[in-house]
Amino acid sequence: MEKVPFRWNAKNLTRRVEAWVFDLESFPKLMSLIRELDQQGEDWHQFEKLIDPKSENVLIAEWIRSSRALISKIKNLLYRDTGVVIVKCGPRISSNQARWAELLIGCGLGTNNRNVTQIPKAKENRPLFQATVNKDSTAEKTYVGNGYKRNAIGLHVDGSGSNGRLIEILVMLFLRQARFGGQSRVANSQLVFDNLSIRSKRTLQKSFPRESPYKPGIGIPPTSLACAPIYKSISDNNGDERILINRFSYHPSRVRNGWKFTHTEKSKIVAVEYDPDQIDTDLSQELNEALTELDKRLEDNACEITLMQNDLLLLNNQVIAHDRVEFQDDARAPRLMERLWVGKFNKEEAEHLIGIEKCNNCREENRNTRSNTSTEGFGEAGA
Ligand SMILES: O=C(O)CCC(=O)C(=O)O
Ligand SMILES: [Fe+2]
Repeated sequence: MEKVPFRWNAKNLTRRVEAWVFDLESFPKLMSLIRELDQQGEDWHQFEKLIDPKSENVLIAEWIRSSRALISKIKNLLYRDTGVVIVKCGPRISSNQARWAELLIGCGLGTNNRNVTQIPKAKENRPLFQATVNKDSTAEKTYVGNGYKRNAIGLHVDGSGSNGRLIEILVMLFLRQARFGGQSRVANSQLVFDNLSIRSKRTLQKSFPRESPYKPGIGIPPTSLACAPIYKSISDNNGDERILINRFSYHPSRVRNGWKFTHTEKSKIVAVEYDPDQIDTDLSQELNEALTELDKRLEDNACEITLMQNDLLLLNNQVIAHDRVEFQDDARAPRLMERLWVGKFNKEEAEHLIGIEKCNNCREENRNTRSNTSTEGFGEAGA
């Protein structure tokens, strides 16, 4: 039997909130464990050590045994149904207790695949990382993210510009909301795909170079950019059931910048910051039309979600795009979100599944279609 999940639109997702929005109180075991860990003075920064089977922590071992039903309910929603789950931890628990909830649910879902060594300034091995507009609130500036660099992002999935990392599930914990704005948005990339023109479908299934999230801007050889399709159809076996999805890997400015860094004369490169009203269109016509249609359909499909303090938003990062609206902060208490990336694949598996290719293909294509554009000055041109 073949099943095609994730067919919601914003309206019917909202009508079914009772199926995918939970209160922490409905998970009493998790609640009491969080309290106990906190009372015992355990440090959530040490989480990776605590979940190691060699760790003596009986509470965590017991959690891993007893959380199966809860975790399989969440997994079922994320992989087979909505792709979106909210767990509301409520304002009565502390930030650290909410972090425990995020980490405990996260470890049931898979492995924390944040490789801190890829962030040049990361010094400590911290299991959660922050994204905030305040430069100094990120653990002495060691943890950075899009959310801190840009006010407008655009509907995207995380990790789309990384080579060799597949983020299956994204968990975001909202510890402090902005003074104004900052609501989250989610959009179902599968429904969007179904409604795209045949031309755009074809274009978006080709390979695209992406700006590196770790070395944004010019200065890295285009051949080392991650290069992968925006939509890649896959079928996932689950017992008798086959799940068909078009795996989605997209970030509006990373894809546009990747294309520019690979295809434009070096002297003309200006990185694209996402601005929904003024997005740069200096791309090939085919690509420009497909990306414009994609952005528009994602926007039309977006569902805005108002999250409260200590809410956890869990997303299937392979199919559900997310974004947040612009916000204004209170400088004394800036917006604070801490996120967790979950995925079980190693580098080689991830590259295969995402469809990472050598960027030379894009360069060849460019040479054939835009022969008047010089590609000299990229170091590895033609390699
Ligand atoms: O700030 C947020 O709520 C989301 C930020 C985000 O999606 C990102 O930085 O990738
Ligand atoms: Fe994101």
